Amino acid sequence: MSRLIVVSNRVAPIQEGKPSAGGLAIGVLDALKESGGVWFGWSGEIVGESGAPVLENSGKVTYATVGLTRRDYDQYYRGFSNATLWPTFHYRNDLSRFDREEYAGYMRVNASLAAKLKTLLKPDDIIWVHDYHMLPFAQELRKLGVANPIGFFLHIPFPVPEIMRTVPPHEELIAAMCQYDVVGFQTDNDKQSFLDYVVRTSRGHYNDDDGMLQAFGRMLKVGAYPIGIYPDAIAKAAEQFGNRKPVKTLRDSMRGRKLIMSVDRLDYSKGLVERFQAFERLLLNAPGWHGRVSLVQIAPPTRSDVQTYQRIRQTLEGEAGRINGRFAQLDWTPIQYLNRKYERNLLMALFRLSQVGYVTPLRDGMNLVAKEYVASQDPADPGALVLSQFAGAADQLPGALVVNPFDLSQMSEALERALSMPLAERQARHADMMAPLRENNLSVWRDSFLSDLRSVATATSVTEKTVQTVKQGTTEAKRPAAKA
Ligand code: GDG
Repeated sequence: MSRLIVVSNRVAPIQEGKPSAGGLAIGVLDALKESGGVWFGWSGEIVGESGAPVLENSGKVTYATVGLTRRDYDQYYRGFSNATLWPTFHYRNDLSRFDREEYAGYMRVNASLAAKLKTLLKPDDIIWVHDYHMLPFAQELRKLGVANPIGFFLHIPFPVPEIMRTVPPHEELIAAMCQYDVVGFQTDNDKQSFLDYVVRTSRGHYNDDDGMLQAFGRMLKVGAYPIGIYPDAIAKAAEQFGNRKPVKTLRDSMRGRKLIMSVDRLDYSKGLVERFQAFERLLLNAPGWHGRVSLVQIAPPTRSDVQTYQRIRQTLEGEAGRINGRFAQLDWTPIQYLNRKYERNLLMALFRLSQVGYVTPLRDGMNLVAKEYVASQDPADPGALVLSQFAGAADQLPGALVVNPFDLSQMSEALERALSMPLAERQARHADMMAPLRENNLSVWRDSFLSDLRSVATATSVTEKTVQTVKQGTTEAKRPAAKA
């Protein structure tokens, strides 16, 4: 089997066997261990000068990391990736800014990372690139003559064409994405938005039967590969960690009160302000719940050097304080807002302790928390899930109470319904959700993407021709269709 090369902005800070390692990292790592390969990306360090990749071997896997200079970090990561692409792809073009220098930095870093990766590549490697930081990565590899099959998976939403067009170099970015051999999205909606752009704006041609897109002189496979979790491993962890001290402390402090649980990175896309306000509305409209329910929101800060993230943090602190000030009693705080990171398995145990999972992003590629919440439940007495219709996960969790996160009244009604849901209904809804979670687990996501990428690898006669044409700067290359 050919080696797998995984490329992502950050190389998962994985210490093998460590229980806090994220599910996604474990899933990707399993594939690397099986076929042998390299995980390449930024080390997370800011350096004076970015040098050759630092290699660290662990069995059949090599971790290859590089540092970024302050200028690269500011322009590529903090700038174009997180102040332009992230907000725009989450439909917040009102929060997005465009700066030519930052865009140039984004392209420069992609080119420089591609050149560094090239030194590690073998001719039959297959390359799997992750996320919005790396949209032009394949194009940069192609310019260097790399003919290997390269796949790309976008973890976040892909916006409709009208929103995409607000990013000034939109066409360049889409043309660059078409240099991959497989482009994967979380949902059919995201895939459709991408196709709408390419087919309408750039006169691409898409064949629904085999998922092949012809555009910008290229043939590529475009698909939806919804990311999953390992539900049974999560269920086990949630049960086992139920006796840990922080879980016991929370259980004791609840004294029979119901618990609504939310966990998100502190990000404006996650809908935290609206979520707090809908909870406030529940307390206003249903005073019977005063003293009988608490909302625990865990929100570890991320990207705190990006201005929009500083603002959302301030707003949220203000809202939590205002709502608590308005309703709290001497022995009851309605919202417990915790701005810190917890151990992963502990989170699963906290999910299991709660009666309601409250997951209401304004826009989210998938949202693994929603899936983890369901998997963590005790099937004999499961909690109910209130879930935003704008999370990719809503397509796959038929037993959730699906809400529009912009409709505070609807959210507060759903909370009340979830808090009062009879046991039989909770059990039936939970079973309805566990079945698809098991069927479409993390291995299925990874294997279906990699199987499409490997089938491109078997149709190799194509690649050299394409590289030639990209090098010559034409858009005329025609590739025979890879098998779907
Ligand atoms: C992106 C896309 C897509 C959260 N707090 C803590 C903690 N977490 C874990 C959760 C979950 C993960 O982080 C967050 O994943 P999400 O999917 O919810 O959201 P993003 O971080 O925005 O991820 C998203 C995902 O990529 C995968 O493709 O689903 O749409 O935006 O696993 O449990 N983990 C620990 N401590 C915390 O305090 N250990």
